[in-house]
Parts: sequence; C-alpha cells; structure tokens
Amino acid sequence: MGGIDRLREEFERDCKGVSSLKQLEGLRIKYLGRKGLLTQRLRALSALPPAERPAAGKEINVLKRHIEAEIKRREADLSAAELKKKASTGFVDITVPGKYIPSGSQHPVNRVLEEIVEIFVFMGFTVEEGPEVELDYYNFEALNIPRDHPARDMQDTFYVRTDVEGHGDAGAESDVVLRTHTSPVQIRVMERQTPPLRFIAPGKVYRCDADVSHTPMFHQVEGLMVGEDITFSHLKSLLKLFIHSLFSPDTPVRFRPSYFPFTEPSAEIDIGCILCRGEGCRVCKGTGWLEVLGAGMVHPKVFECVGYDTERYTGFAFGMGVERLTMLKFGIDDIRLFYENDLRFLRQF
Ligand code: 2U9
Repeated sequence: MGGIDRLREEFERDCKGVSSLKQLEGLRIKYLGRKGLLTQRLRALSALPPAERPAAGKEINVLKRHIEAEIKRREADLSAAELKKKASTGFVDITVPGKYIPSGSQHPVNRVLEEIVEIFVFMGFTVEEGPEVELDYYNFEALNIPRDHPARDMQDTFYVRTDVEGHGDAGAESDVVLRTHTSPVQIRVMERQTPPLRFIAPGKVYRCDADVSHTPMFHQVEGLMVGEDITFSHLKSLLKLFIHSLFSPDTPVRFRPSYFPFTEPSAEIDIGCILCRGEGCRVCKGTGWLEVLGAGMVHPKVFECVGYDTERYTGFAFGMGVERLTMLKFGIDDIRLFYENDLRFLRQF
C-alpha cells in the first residue's frame, strides 16, 4: 500500500508545527478522527486484494501507534509548559492536593469551664475575676477559716515567700498565698458592691496535692447570690437547673448535709452516677451517687467581715471543681492526663 511513508512525513511536519494543546487536538482529528487520514487508510484496506491486506494493515497500524504515542508525549509536554506559563502569571491550580495544616482544638477543661459559665450567664449571673496570688486575709480570715483549720495546713496551701534578706521575719508563716479557692474574689466584690448581687468566680486555684484525682493547680467555679430574701430553696432550684443543663434533664440530684466554715447550713450535692445510672460501679464506689458540688447559705461572720447588715441580707454560695466535672462528662479516670500535654489524649476532644 503506497503513500504510507509520505503520510508519516506529513505527520512529522505537522507535529513540529504544533505549539498549543488546541493545535494538537486539531492534529489528532486530522489523522485519527472519524474521517482522519489514517482512519481512511484503514477503511480502504477492504478494497485491497486479500493477499495484500495483512502487510498493508500492519504498516498502517505501526504508523497509527506511532502517531498516538507522539500525540500523548506532546500533550504531556504542552500541558506542563502551559501550566508553567500560567503559574508565572499568578494562576492558581485549585486541583493540586492541599498541604496538611494541623489544627488545634480547645482543651477539654476549658470546654467544660466555658459551658458552665454560659449556663450561669444565661441565668443572669455576671462573671468576676481576682488575683491568683492572694493575701491570707482574703483566702482564709474573711471566710471564717480559723488559724487552726485543716484547710490552712502547710500541706494544702502554697505559701509565697515574702521575706527578703535583712527584712521581715525569715521563717515566719507568710501572709501571701496562692489562692486555694476562688472565694477571695467574692470577698473583694462584696467589699466594693452592695446587694443585690449575683455572680460567678471562675479561675485557677492551687493546692499542694497530687494523685489520680488531684493536681497542684485546678479550676474552680464558685458562685454567690446575695439579697433581701434569698433562701436555701433558691439555691436548690438554681443548682438543680444547672446540673440538668450541664448533664441531662433527667439526672437525679440529692442534697446531703455537710460542713464548710464559710456557709451555714452547708450541703454537698450528688448526682446519680452517669456511668452506671445508679446501679453502683467502680467510679461511684458502689454508691450509685457522685459528688459534684458544695454549697450553703453564707455564714453571718463572712457578711460581718465585708460590712453587710446580717439582719437585712442573706445569700447563698456554691463551688465546684471543673476538672472533676470534665472527668465525669468524658469518662476520664486520671486527672493528670489533663496536664501531660500528650497529643494522643488531647486530640480526642
Ligand atoms: C464566700 C462565701 C461562701 C463557696 C463554696 C463550696 C461550698 C465547695 C468545693 C467544691 C469542689 C471546692 O473545688 S472543690 O474542692 N467547694 O464545696 N464552695 S460553698 O462558698 C463561699 C465562697 C465565698 C464569700
């Protein structure tokens, strides 16, 4: 079958003249399209005498494969060149897979802390803050915690060294401490403001203690409400509503009598164990109940310290440990996990 070499030469010439993907597509249609030069040759095979067909067919197919391979190669070259040209003009190829940018997430303790704050803000409480390095007076004295109370024990309290060489009484117990609770915030606010008031005091507190359920620093949220007719019933309904918002509306709640120097009467509040639903398990130590809050009516001695008229005003206060609530909410059994910065733990939140 004559002319196949001429066809190859023609293709090579055409191919050299191609400088864009659009022209290359034109070239493909010219040779391989439905009415293309090579397609016509293949069709014409049937008109040849049967003896000549195999050799002629082979010749055409060799050229066909050559043309297909050449077009593919040129296509890759032209695509790369066009992309490079586009990139130099600021073109962005949105089909290129993106680079992995690791993202952080909120610490579980902060998540629960924010959730708690949100619930009280919804119920009309404001948020107050105060110093973490406190005077003994605000941390203990004004809260009716006498000198010999166990909470003042050196084992629990971090005392801040204030004796400077040549000054002060070196070795004497310091009157500056790392606050052991956020209660001093309430004293400071009451010194500045007169009732009625209702606010919460969230923040870091420090105690010299470390095991599976204690870290030297942890977070508390305390609350205070003072007015002319504030009763224990208000405290009960507020804390029930709080627990039902933080956990679920069907969580059982119970109030148990307790003792705190700064409240009288005092109570500890338990919820039905959220792990075993009250059946008794390792977490609730078989009791079916978990302690989540402490609370009570503010002791008149505390009001006297801030100059409030104890005949006119009553108030309630409450306190909770945020790490403990976070552990219960997420089923975490070792408080130290919060502060080890192990990404395998933190990435789960
Ligand atoms: C003022 C008057 C009273 C705050 C209160 C509790 C009970 C309580 C604990 C919960 C777990 C501490 O983190 S925890 O170990 N707190 O049980 N706190 S009443 O009472 C106050 C505070 C300020 C002026």
